[in-house]
Amino acid sequence: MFAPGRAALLGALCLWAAFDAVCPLFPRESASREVKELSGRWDFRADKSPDRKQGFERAWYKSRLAETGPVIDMPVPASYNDITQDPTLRDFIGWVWYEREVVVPSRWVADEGTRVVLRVGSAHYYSVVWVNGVKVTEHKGGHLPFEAEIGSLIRKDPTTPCRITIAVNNTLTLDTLPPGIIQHMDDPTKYPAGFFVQNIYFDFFNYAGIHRPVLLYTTPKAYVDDITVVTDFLDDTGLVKYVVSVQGAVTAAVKVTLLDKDGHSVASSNKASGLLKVVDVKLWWPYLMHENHGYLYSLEVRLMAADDGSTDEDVYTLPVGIRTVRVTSTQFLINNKPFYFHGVNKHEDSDIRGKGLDWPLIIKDFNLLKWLGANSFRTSHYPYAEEILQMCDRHGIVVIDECPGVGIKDIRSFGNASLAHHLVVMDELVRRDKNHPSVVMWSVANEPAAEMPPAELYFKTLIKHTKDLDPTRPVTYITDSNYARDKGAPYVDVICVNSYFSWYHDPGHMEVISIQLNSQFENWYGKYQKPIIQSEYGADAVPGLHSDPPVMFSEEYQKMVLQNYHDVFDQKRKQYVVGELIWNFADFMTAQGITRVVGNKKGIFSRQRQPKAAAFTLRERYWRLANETARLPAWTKYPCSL
Ligand code: GCB
Repeated sequence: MFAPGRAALLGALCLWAAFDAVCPLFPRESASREVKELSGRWDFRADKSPDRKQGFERAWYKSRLAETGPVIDMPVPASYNDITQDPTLRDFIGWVWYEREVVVPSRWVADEGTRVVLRVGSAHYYSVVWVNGVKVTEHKGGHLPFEAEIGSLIRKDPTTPCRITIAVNNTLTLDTLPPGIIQHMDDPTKYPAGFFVQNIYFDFFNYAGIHRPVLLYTTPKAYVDDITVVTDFLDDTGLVKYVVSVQGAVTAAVKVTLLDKDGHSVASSNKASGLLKVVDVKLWWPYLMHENHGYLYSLEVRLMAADDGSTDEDVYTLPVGIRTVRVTSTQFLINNKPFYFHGVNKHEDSDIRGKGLDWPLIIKDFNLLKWLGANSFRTSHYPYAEEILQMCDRHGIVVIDECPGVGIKDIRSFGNASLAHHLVVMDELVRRDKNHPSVVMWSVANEPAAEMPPAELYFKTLIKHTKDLDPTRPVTYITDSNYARDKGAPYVDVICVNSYFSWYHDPGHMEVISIQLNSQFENWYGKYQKPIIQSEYGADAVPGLHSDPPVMFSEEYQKMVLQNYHDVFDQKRKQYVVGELIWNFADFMTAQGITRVVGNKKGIFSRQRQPKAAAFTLRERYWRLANETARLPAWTKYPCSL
């Protein structure tokens, strides 16, 4: 699977031992932990040999990458595709190699009691990692972190620098998530020798590389490995149920303290698991639902472990928002109050860096979300960076957290290997994101071929597994299929429907929207009696293209499509429609094709984050909805200068 050269490398990879590469806690500095970011310039080499196997055959990880052949500069984090002028790198499929030498603080090396962990925030899609030529981990899947303890390796020879080599392969196959197929074209009258393409079934550019920060962090030998919190409240008392998991010590004393925003202790315990009670609780509320939105407490976990005469102390502080989520047959409730999603779908996507994490972009996007009056987004179509979810927690932006199950269209992608991988991805996702108050629902897939016969068992298993992992949040998948043929809907808690009336269906005819959207809602609700979110709707608009009367691709057409949808939402939200998420927040890059003019243009902002006419329409609407449904102080009422 991993090399386009007919799966030659797969056998080799499967023989390698499985590593425990899951890392639940986001690395944070504390009195006992240090973090060293490795963002910046790395050496880079794409393996352009015909079957992409040269790097493994010649063991590029054994020496400095520059000694194996020509290397170029590559930023981390970033997709590599748009960084150079080389067209073959933009569309490259196969293994690329990254390398960086790091000077490790000598006290980390000297102190045998310090765990040194190498962590990759995400790399697309399959990664193998070596330190000083020794393999330390491998990971299947983009969008999620993985890590390895490397202390013993760097202690082997403290005089050599720590050389980190990461090989990343973006090849997608029938059992990756998202799935894809490599197609070889062997007709010499039509294609050059060795020609192949990566077929994909999703509508965004298959950006690749190391997308999120790589870092080293330390913990003591005995350390806090994981924390799980589940919150509730009774009248004015907040309830924080917690479990701390410890590694590296047979016996350890744990002290947990919950601190408010001012650093005052509001509850504490000396047990590794238990229930904290918070008097006069300040609940975590979504943005625009309450004047004090996004309130976070801090759960400080202190671990003391005595072993062989030495004492380890580890400290980890987790932000905690106290809130509840519940679904009835007609409502989505946060803190027992009806919540209406007025938000967006996003992508991790921007000029030059592709899907690479970029703080200026993240903060710009949050400013735009707040300007727009959006209270929520869906992480279409894969898990976003933890840094983004932390911003959601802080700002009260509610999240539907989606796994990379996008484009499951081929019946072979419903097989056992695919399901097994999908279950592992859900394990990793839930373990990573379970403590974010902003995350209120899991989405296990986007627009799978849910009418196919194997879909029922597949989704029944997947959704049950997800609920077993996290019984506190509803689970959904996003559908575009016909309500009568959909096989997974009986198992979801909320129906999420994508539709593009007057665009993909009856293009140019906005007069169909109200009838067809009404039927859509009535049919789904009539069959399942579950709350419904319009999880996508929209129209492409080329920024600056105007037409009156409106025609497709003009800003006016986009705006009017939205208005037609809104009329129906306004009737149905009084009944069982609990949300509307525009497709899309911003224009984004896609594969080249005859239906996309340099990307998908359904953004209400351009890719450079400038508003189209529809952004102002949506802004008026979202602020109106917020003012209708929430108890806002005067200064937050629209129009305002947030
Ligand atoms: C959809 C997909 C999304 C596409 C969008 C479109 O239904 O979920 O990934 O980008 O339609 O614009 O076609």
